[in-house]
Amino acid sequence: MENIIVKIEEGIAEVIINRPKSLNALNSETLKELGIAIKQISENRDIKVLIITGAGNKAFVAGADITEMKDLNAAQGRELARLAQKVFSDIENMPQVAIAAVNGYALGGGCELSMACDIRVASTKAKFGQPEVNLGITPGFAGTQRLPRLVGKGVAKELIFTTDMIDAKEAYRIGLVNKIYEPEELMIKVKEMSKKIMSKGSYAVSLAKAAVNNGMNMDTESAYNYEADIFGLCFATEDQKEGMKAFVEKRQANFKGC
Ligand code: DAK
Repeated sequence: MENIIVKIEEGIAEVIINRPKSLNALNSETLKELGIAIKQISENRDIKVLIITGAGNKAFVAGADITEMKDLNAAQGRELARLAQKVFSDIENMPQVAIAAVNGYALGGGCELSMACDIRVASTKAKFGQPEVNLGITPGFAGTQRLPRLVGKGVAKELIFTTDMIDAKEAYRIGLVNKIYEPEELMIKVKEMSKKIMSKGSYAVSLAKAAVNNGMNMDTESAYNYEADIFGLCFATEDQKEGMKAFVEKRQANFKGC
């Protein structure tokens, strides 16, 4: 891989977008590499959490690579969109929990990449924005869909129409990010959160992720039914037996993720 770095340690996969000279802008090669890494991580049952971050101290991802994008024709634009949409939805739907550690600019496709993750943790230096209309395009990596679902329609439209860049505090206030830390603390805290999540029944965490993601796209009645089915499914797992037995026996549960 030339544009990303993948580290796997103690059940945590860390993917670092590594094009710091272009502020980690996503070109098609980077998206392809990211797609391959996500597929491999998804299939590795020993990995429970994925952390995505950017190389250097300035950017998470400053968007799609404008130098590559500027000369695309309609067919190539469509191909790029398909590629990115697949990678981003693979992140959203992977069985593991995905956390974006947003260490700097998260603009356009970068903000959209962070929103494909389950949780966003930002450094105090992070900046978020959807500047696409400055370039004469609309957000195309699902920003028009994921942003309003996270922050509400009105705020999402304001951010997209004005292209205003917001800092981490404002992103926290509107519900775009879950936590904010000083830059030197960011990865420490993200790893702490990862370990906390990993100490739970990982199969149940995975099912809960599916319940939230899929349920949000259903009508309420169907979503309740779906939740009940998922809940029922938990009773077919060893983790449910162990979790409840451990509670009754007043000890820590020893989950196996099955
Ligand atoms: N692409 C390519 N290069 C970029 C880049 C980007 N998005 N962002 C920054 N760079 C490069 C700069 O050109 C510069 O390169 P050199 O001049 O050193 O060679 C280097 O990174 C450092 O950037 P600056 O010199 O500009 O650094 P500053 O601190 O002055 O400014 C900045 C930082 C983040 C405010 C500024 O770089 C900036 O405004 N960057 C562009 C942000 C942006 O507009 N991003 C693109 C959003 S549009 C699609 C679907 C979706 C999309 C595309 C296609 N399809 C459906 C096909 C997504 C689109 C977007 O993401």
